[in-house]
Amino acid sequence: MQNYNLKEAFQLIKSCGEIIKNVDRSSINIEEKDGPANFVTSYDVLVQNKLKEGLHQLFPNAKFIGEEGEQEAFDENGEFFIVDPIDGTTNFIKDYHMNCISVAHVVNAEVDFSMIYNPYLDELFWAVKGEGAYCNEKRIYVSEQPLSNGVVLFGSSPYDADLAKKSFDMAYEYFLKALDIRRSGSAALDMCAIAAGRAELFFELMLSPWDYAAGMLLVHEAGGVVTTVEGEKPALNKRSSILARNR
Ligand code: LIP
Repeated sequence: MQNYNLKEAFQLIKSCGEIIKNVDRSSINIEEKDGPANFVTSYDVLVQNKLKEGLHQLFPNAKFIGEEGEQEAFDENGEFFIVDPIDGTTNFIKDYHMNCISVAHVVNAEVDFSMIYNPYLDELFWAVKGEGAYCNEKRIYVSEQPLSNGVVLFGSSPYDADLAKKSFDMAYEYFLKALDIRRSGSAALDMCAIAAGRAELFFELMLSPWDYAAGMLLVHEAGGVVTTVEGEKPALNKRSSILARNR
C-alpha cells in the first residue's frame, strides 16, 4: 500500500468541510466566471488556499491544480493534486446541501489516491489505487442492478449552453430505459453515488478534471467503469465528457 499520510489528509479535508458547513452567509462574496451560471465565491477561494497549504505540507513534492485561480501546467510525468474546493458551487450559493470537496492525487497521469468529502452528511469517500474504495470506514461497491432497475444521474453542463439540448435528450432516453433520473448539481457527489451503489449510471457532456478526477479512482476501485461518452479514457489535462457506471 502506498504509505500516504491518509489520516492527516482526512483531517485536512474535514476541517475544510467545517468551513463550508459553518458558512457566514452575510460575508459570502460571489463573482461570475466564464459561461452562464458559472460562479466562484470567497469560500471556494478560502477552502482552496487551505487545501493548497495543507496538502503541500503533507506532500511537498506535489504540484497543485485547483479550479480557482492560476493553474500549474499539467505534465504526464509529474506529481499533482487536482482539486475542486467546492464542487457544486451554485448549490452552495443557494444553501442547497449538495456540494462537496474533491481531491485527487495524480502521479504519472494516473490518480492513485482520492478523497471526496460531503460535510453535510459527514461522508468521506476515499480510495487508494489497488486498495478499494470506502465511505468513511465502510468498503463500497457499485451496484449489480441492470439499467432497467436502475437510477440514472446526469449533469446538464450549464456552463456550455450549446450542450443543453443534447444533455436533456440523452437524459430522456435514459429515463425511458431506467427507473428514473436525478440531477444533483455536483458531479463529484454523483460519482460517489455510483461508487456506493446508490445509482447505476452518471453522465455529463462537459466537465473539468477537478470535477471528476477523484471520482474516477473511486468508481474504478468500487468495481465500476469511467469513460468519456465515446468510451475513451477521460483526460486529466483538459475538459471532457464523463460516463460513470456499474459493469
Ligand atoms: C459543477 C459540477 C456539475 C456541473 C456544473 C459544474 P462546480 O462543478 O459539479 O455537475 O453540472 O457544470 O461543473 O463548477 O460547481 O465545481
